[in-house]
Amino acid sequence: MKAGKVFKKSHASGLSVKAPMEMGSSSTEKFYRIPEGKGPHSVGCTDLMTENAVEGSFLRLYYPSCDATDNEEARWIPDKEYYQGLSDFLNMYRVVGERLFQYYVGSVTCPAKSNAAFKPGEKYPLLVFSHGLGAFRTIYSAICIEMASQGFIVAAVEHRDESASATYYCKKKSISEPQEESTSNMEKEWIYYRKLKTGEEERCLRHKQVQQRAQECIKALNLILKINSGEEVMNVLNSNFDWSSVKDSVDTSRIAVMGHSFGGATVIESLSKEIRFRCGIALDAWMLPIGDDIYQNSVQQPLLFINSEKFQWADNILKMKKLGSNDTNKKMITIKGSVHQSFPDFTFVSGEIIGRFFKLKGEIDPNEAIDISNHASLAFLQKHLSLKKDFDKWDSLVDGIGPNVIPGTNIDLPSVEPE
Ligand code: VQ7
Repeated sequence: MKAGKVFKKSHASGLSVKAPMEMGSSSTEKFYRIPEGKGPHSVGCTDLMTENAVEGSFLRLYYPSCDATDNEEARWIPDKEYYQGLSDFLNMYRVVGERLFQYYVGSVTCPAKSNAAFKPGEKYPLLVFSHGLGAFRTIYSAICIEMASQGFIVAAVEHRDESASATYYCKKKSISEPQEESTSNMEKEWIYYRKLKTGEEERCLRHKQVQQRAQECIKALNLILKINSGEEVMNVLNSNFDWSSVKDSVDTSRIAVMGHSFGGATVIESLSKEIRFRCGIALDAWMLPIGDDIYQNSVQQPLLFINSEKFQWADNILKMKKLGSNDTNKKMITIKGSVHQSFPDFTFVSGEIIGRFFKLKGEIDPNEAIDISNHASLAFLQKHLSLKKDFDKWDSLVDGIGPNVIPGTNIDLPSVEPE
């Protein structure tokens, strides 16, 4: 935010447009903001990319940070290429989409201080987060920031399986390209969302992608553990974050995985491949990418499904149940009045009209929906990671008890005929 000014958000258009106005007269200032973490810790965030190749890792780390800091809030969508990718994904012309996104959300920040000092002195549990189809690492910040404010280190992975709207890796410029001495010898190689080819079977593509996604989650886990053990990692992105301050701060026996939609499928695939993930949380999981092998008892860890009211259908729910309906560690709840997009941040930065029209908001207040999801998640994590916190005050939500939540699903399921 520019010095001496605050930005007022206009309600007229729906998305959160920020018009410059004088300091102190903004009555709507907080209205269209991504909510701040409500836990006891301040939150910082930083980006980490390893290797100059697609095989490396790319993630945004959210973490408990030292309180007093001059650091600015992090940019929510940090490059214009993400607007182009979102435009492709949403079937908009790039020139139009880029301008609209730039105008409406170009100056949005998320309530985490960019590169703020890491708060030492505790061992924090680790949560790896996987985004949905057409999304990317920065747009689930309301969830990731809440978890970090409650004492988690959160590694939000950006997937390079061509399911993100856009992502990139940094590659060395070829020698043939003319270079000024002062400029970097690196360039961003952008990877955009790949649409299905005509005649291509979706299940086949998504199954291949979910396997890559799980490997990327495991790679991110290994990377954070490497940093925790004091090994130096080479961040190809420029930042002044002191990675050595994270040494010995990860509680290596308390690791979980969480994700939305395609990210929910990634949670299931990751649990089946990596036992160090002690439990998982799948937000409105999309089960199409999951292969048949997974249903043969390959997910042993506790798993919480948090569903929206409006997205699910019988076949998808039956697949979730097939993972262990007799297993008391597999839980399912549904948030009343919520929609598929109640989990990513766009639900907070859009106004009523656009939000409802594009199904970014349901009938429930977005803050209430995300609170239910976060509180149920925290209670579940406390139970299955054996945390010594007070998140058990939200235990009833995990059983689907409370305002705006129901146990199981709102979807009518076909009754199974007894044999
Ligand atoms: O993993 C998924 N899946 C599989 N993630 C999704 C949606 C999704 N689908 C489920 C199967 S389906 O019904 O066949 C197709 C949809 O959403 C993640 C996601 C994508 C975005 F493009 C997002 C986002 F926040 C999350 O950004 C959006 C931005 C806008 C905006 F124009 F307002 F800015 C809108 Cl209208 C929608 C999404």
